[in-house]
Parts: sequence; structure tokens; C-alpha cells
Amino acid sequence: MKNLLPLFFLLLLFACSNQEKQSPPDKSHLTPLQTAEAELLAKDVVDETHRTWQAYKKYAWGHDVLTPLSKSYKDWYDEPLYISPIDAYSTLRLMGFDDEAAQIENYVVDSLDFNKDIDAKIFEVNIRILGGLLAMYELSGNPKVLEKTVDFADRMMPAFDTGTGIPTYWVNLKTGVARGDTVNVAEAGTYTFEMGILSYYTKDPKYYQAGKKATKAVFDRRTEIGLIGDVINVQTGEWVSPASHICAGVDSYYEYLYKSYLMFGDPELKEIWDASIDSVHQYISEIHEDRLWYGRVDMNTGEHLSATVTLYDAFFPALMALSGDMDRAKKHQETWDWLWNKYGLEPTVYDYRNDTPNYPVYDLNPEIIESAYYLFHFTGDSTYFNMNKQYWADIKEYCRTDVAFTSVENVETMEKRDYMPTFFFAETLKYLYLTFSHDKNPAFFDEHLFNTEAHQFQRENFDKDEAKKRLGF
Ligand code: DMJ
Repeated sequence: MKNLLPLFFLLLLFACSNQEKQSPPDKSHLTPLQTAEAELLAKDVVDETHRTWQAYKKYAWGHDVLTPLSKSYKDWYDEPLYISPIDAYSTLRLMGFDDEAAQIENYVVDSLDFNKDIDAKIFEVNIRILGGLLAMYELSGNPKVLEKTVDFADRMMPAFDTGTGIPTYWVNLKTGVARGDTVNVAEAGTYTFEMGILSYYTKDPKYYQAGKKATKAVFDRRTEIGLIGDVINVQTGEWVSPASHICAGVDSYYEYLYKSYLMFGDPELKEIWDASIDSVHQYISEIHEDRLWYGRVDMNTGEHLSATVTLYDAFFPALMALSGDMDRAKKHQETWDWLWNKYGLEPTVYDYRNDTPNYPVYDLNPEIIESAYYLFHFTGDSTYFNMNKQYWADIKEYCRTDVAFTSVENVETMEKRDYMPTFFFAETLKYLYLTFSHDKNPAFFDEHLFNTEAHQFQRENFDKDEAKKRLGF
């Protein structure tokens, strides 16, 4: 028996390292009553999406963002980039609003010209516009959409021409002039997923190679204890800020290490992930009042710097669940659920040691809902279904307006602010719908991967051997 022990541990290790293949329970543990309720909730989300989309069309068509209180619009730059519709497309298709989606597709193909003299923020347009267009192409098969996508990506590419390969903060879509040498890690290393998909479709590895070079440039500058900072100079590669964390400003760097590896099978991304994630847990996590938090530490020493977290960090349970670390996923989700319940919505920035909402805005963000969806899928446990049921009820109570939904200025007073971010269409409504309709099509989760803006892509469309050739790894 004693001799069998090493074998046992080896098998255990093997089981752990294969956790990405972990399959969900046969079915969820919803009672018949909850199943009936789920159907009503899914329909409610669909109806509310339709209502909100009509408001966008009525008050903001052709522009980036709906401002629901003033019933008007805002653009991110001097000229609109049509960001809400591009972000909304994959959600509208998922919910069966094919005519509405076709209207967006036609507008993109016939009327949207990216040759605009504006400095676009590379990170944001990558996850929203490039990600949204790629999903539009995947869902429509329209070659003209792919042409537009390539045109847009090519306008982004000059940003990657820096000393390190990490893109600048902005690039001018018309002139290709890039500027902004200081970026955070999310802005530095959140490209492999979209760029990989684009390389796959175009069979041109240059996009993925640029995204991967940027990711590696960040990883290569890790410290001896395996941590990275959060702000970096794209020309020199010097760290501008040594704070190490998983919060807003870093989050999707980790997300794309794992998701891009899952999608394309590039072993180097898995190596980077493996070499990174343990240090994150070891140095950044802490239990405070029996809750699992990931604060901010010094990248060189691991010394605690701050207990300031952001609601974006609630993406982490989803990533933990996807990578097979269910214990941490559950424990961390409990933390976010506690924070949500403390206020009724989440503050954007919260200090868990001082118990202070440092920035009390709630911007209709999706992360806690995304993680509840993942956990519901992987565990079948109705606790997570109920979380999203409650978050949806709270969003309806505090954020719903006569025409759409709007952000909240302060979660302590629930005073509204006049803005509906584009990711409300792309992510928040989508993850709610997917949770409530999960049991009707549980395979959907395993068949897809989502970019960080929740645009869904079918995994079977990306053959691993072919990816190796087309992406050039
Ligand atoms: C989204 O734009 C993306 O998910 C991004 O990665 C960070 N979070 C926002 C929404 O909160």
C-alpha cells in the first residue's frame, strides 16, 4: 500500500492538471418550480433587451452610447464608431432578434467607414469593436463583414510597432499615428484571443504574433517571485507601477492567457499561465474576515500595498472555474455576493480592510453575473442560479428607466447617472439570459468561449492543428 502512494499522488496531480477537461454535472439541480421560473426569467431578459434596444435605436442610432435619462446619446470620440450596436450584435443573435441584428450588419457593411481622424483607445476597441465584428462574421458568415474587420484591425496594427511590442494607448484610425507610451497590463496584454481568431480566419499570422509578442513582453518582465506590475512603458518595458493585482487594469491579461490557450492550443500560453497563476494565489490572495480577497501587493517583495479592489475582479471566479479551480472559484464568488448584498448593487471600487466604497458607481457591469453563470454551469447548484436571479431583480429595481437601463452614481443612495455602457448589451444581458436559459441548452457553454466582452465564439470552428499553422506557433 505504501508503495502505491506516489502513484496515487501522481494520479491526483494528473487529474488536477487536466481540469480544463472537467465536464459539468449531467443536469442542474433546479426544482421543477425553478425550471418554470427560469423560463419566465429568460423571457423577461429577452423582453427587456428588446425594449432597451428599441430605446437605443430611437434615441442613439448611429452613435456609440445611449444616455437613457436624457434620452439622447454620447460618442466616445469626435466621430461615432457605432460601438453599442457592434457590441449588441452577438447578444441580439443569441436571443433570436435576427432582423435587428441584420440591420446592424447592413449598417456596418454599407455605412460604417473606419477611415476616421480619431485617436482610438486600442484596448477598448479591440475587445468591443474587433471582438464584436469577429463575432458578427462568425455568426453571419458574411465575407463583407470580414473585410471590414480586417480593415479595422489593420488600422490598429501601427500601435504595436513599439520598442517592446506592447501597443501604445491610442492609435489614429486614419493616419496610423500611435501615441501614449504608458499603459496598464490589461491594455498591454489582452489581444491574443481576438488577434488569434483574426489570424485563423485570414490565415495571416501577423495579428496573433503581434498579440502574443505583447503578452510575452509583459510576462518576460515578471519578478523573481513570478509577479508582474500593473503599469508599463511600451517603449522601454520599464514598470511604471509595481503594484501587482488582478483588478481592473490587469484582469483580462490573465483571462486571455487561459482562454486563448483553450481556444488555439498554443502551449506557450499555457506555460505562461502555469508560471503565473500560482504566484497570484500565493502572494496576492488573503483571507480577511473569512472572505477570500485579492488585493494589491508589491511585485518585487509580495508585500501588501492596498486592500482596494474593483468590481471587475469578480471575473476571477469564472476564470478559476474554467481552469478547474472550483474551490477558489466558489469561495471568491461568495465574497462578491456578500459585497453585492451589502449594497444591493456593487460599488466599482471597494476597500475591504477599511470597509469603504472608494468609488461608489455601479456601471451595469457584468462580472459577478458572468461568474455566477460559470459556476451554475459547472456545479449545477441552484445557489448560483439564485444569485443571478437576485442580481437581475436588483438591476431592475435600481437601474431600470422608462426606456432602458442606466448606471447608478452611488450604490449607497442609488442615485442614477445618465449612461448605459455598451457592455450592458454585450455582456450583462447575455450572461443573465444564458443563466436563465442554461438548462434548455446546457451544451452551449462547452461549445463556446467568450472574449472578455462576452462575444461568443464556437470552439469547434478553431481546429488546433490548423491554428498552429495559421497563427504561426
Ligand atoms: C468590460 O468592458 C470587459 O469585460 C473588460 O475586460 C473589463 N470589464 C468591462 C465591464 O465591466
